[in-house]
Amino acid sequence: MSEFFKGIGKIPFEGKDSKNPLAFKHYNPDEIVGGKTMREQLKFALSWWHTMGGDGTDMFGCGTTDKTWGESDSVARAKAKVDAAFEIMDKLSIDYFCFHDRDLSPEYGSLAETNAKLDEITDYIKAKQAETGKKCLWGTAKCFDHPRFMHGAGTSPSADVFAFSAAQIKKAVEATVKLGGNGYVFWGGREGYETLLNTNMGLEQDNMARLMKMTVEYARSIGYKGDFYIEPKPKEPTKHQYDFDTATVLGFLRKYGLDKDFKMNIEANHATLAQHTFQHELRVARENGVFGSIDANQGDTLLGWDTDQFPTNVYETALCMYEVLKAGGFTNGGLNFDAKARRGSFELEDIFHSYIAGMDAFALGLKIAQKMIDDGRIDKFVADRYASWTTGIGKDIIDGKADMAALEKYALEKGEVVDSLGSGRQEMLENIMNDIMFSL
Ligand code: XLS
Ligand code: CA
Ligand code: CA
Repeated sequence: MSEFFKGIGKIPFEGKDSKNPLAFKHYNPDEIVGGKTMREQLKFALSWWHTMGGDGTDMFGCGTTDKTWGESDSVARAKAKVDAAFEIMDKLSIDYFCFHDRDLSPEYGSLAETNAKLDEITDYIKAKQAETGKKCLWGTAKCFDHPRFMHGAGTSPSADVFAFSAAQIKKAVEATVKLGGNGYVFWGGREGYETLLNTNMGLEQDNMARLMKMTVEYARSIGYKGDFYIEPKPKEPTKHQYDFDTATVLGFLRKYGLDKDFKMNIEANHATLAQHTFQHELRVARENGVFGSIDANQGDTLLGWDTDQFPTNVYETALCMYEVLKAGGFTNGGLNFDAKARRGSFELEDIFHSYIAGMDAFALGLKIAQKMIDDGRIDKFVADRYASWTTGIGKDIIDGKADMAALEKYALEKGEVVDSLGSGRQEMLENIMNDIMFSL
């Protein structure tokens, strides 16, 4: 088997004083942070679609990077992709990968042939996993690419398309189970609408829930023990995606009784498209017990679309890892780099620079998040701010001992309460955050 990235060896950890661009400055897989190794805390994953398939094509032009992996035949190319992916994971010390069914193996003439060819590739991957110990973080079905999905998959007005989608998802679940994945993602590619003038929203959402329920039942019946995730995104490709944000998805899951099986796969760029911070989406998931996994990337604040850039903003990675640590760390989830090098970063070496940048940014984020917790000033400020709920009338309210009449009596006796309010001290806290970040 040939080496695809000649001249690039295993990326070493060289520490913060290193100037070697092909070395980690902060990601030291075996270093303990917060009681676990960085490798365990961060659980990095390679995204098969961007890294192995994305060639830089955009609306204005063709690809700039050759991602054919030296093969023109489809099956040979799919296998070469596997070899190249395992070489990347090995050289970057990445333990996991994530995939869409069609990233592994494309569509052929019929669903039967497509499935048979997918089996051949998953056999090939399984053998490589046995040799290397690399793991599948999650799988998903690409039910948004082919023209048959132009009006949606689970939310298509066509029952035939719904049936086709179910068949495709069944196979993608089987592939995920076969590769040992503990996550299965629903990202609603075209599950939304362009105009309500042609849309039966109620039926579409009921049908999506039907498809998800069937998937859970089937997956459990073949022994799948992992989590199901929904990945919220507010828009793109459709004008309105049903899985707008975490709060919207929570309402959907609870309405249809799916909240026991589904958690969130939160993507940074999708959070900002929904006009939320990344931390907000993570906090909503954590507070509601549905934090699952993360698609690690970042958007561009000046652009209104899903740029899927590699994450380098350490302020954001720190606040992200703070939420992850507060959630007790990852269980089945991890940090999947759903990110691509810019179109102009077209050399294969840029794959390595991109991942090193993202992994170092998250390693720094993890260290800072642990420092925020150890430092304790921010957590203490928040605890003190809510201290009135731990005694007196606050405790009575929480204990269910105060009714409206009792609160009225209390307020009448107390009089004006504005004097009891403390400052929110936002600027002081932001400065504490900077102090923690830059006194590392
Ligand atoms: C697209 C999504 C997609 C999902 C998997 O914006 O991020 O890549 O993560 O289908
Ligand atoms: Ca994603
Ligand atoms: Ca995205």
